[in-house]
Amino acid sequence: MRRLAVLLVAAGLLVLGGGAAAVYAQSSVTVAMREFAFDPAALTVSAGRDTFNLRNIGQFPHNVHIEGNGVSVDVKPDGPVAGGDSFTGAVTLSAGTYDIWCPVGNHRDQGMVGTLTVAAAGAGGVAVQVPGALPRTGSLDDGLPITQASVAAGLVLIGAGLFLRRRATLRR
Ligand SMILES: [Cu+2]
Repeated sequence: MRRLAVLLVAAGLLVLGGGAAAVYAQSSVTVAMREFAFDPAALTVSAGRDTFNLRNIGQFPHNVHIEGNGVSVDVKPDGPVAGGDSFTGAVTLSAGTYDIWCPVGNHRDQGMVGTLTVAAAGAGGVAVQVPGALPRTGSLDDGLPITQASVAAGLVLIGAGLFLRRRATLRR
């Protein structure tokens, strides 16, 4: 009985770890830039060092400027990304809501604007958050239920393990 309890807790932690890793992976986001829009225009990452993959699929140079909560920075600090080029850069961000726009010419006025939501790590040390925009391979938010289910499954397994262990202890 005791061995089963330990096994359940271990399995729970493993599942939980998988869920947390999936959440952590969402701290990287891909943004397509073109005349004159970001796709997606609403980005979500988690607090910390976040990787931005900028893909300029347009012809004009573009960039992503991040503004808010004391931050004012271009993702590519030394100038815009040329048409057809890509750039990957990291920015350290704390939780909050930020405005993003293209700092080139009047692109901001022409519609190259968006929002960036930086979600805090959840209480209890497990980062559970709702990504609004992931690098997309399918439809939006496809990956989310899996992450939440995995975290929930992990918690259930741990709960069952602890319960069994307590019962085993009481029986002695
Ligand atoms: Cu632009």
